[in-house]
Amino acid sequence: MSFKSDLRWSDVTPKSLYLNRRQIMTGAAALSAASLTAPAWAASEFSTDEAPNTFEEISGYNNYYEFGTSKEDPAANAGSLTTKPWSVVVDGLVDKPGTYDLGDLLSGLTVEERIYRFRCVEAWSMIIPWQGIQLSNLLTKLGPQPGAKFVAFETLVRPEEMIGQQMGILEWPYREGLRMDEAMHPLTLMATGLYDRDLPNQNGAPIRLVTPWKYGFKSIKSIVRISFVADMPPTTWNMMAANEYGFYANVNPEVDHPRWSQASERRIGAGLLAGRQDTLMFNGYADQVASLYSGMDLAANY
Ligand SMILES: Nc1nc2c(c(=O)[nH]1)N[C@H]1C(S)=C(S)[C@@H](COP(=O)(O)O)O[C@H]1N2
Ligand SMILES: [Mo]
Repeated sequence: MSFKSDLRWSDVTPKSLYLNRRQIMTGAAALSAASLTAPAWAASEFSTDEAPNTFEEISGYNNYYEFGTSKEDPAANAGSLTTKPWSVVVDGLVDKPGTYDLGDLLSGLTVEERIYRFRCVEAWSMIIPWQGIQLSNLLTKLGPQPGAKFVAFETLVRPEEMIGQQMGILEWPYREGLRMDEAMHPLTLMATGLYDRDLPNQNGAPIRLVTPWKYGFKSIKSIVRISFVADMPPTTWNMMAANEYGFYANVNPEVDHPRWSQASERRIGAGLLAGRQDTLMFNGYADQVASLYSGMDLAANY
């Protein structure tokens, strides 16, 4: 796994956007480096230096069952989703509960740019340049109470705009959750954009979770509720098939899915000649996250 501190967003940003950003940055930098509210210019130590997938790949090959079950369905069907206005309910064991307009929820928080590896439980992977808010900053702003041991998330339920919800594919709303230390880990992102654009609807606009060391199904899309809870919350794929999808869902090449191996993966866009590549422990983020699970049996807590 290689992280690079000198990788610049310009390396992955389409040139027109890059030039535009650079003009903005020149102006802002002239004022004061400390006054920047725009996304951090250089990607941080959190970013991988692997070549990102194209915008077309990232927004054209999706899992978002609210819009259908095939990989092409979300791109074809998610255009119908209204993402403005957008409100998020914050409830449970938290100091500042309420129903927040998305802009108010995120106001004052820094937007970061991070290039993350993304590994689906179906054994395909991508490299995605996200923009987003570090979840820890949002949770801290909301004020978790000591009894809050987990954070639970829910996706929008709006069958008139989400054609997959007119069918009983899953039990809606889609639900996910993290243990508090996972939620507070600096790698955990609430993504609001990719490639310097707003998130495409099919990728979970206007706000979705990204936990790069976990299988993709943890990265819940189009979030409308954040609950601070004492107990491990129910999660969609675990409710569906508990023996196949655990709560933790940490990428682990040594623990196979009951129906297929997790030892290798197919990089979307790599072409047939490239072949499969080895899957890395914690998806390559072991140095950062392995300590969260010390003493835990990762075969039992899959
Ligand atoms: N609400 C919701 N979130 C979801 C899903 C879904 O079906 N509904 N699919 C998950 C799965 S299985 C994956 S692999 C990722 C895919 O994210 P992407 O389409 O942005 O690559 O979204 C996750 N988040
Ligand atoms: Mo997935």
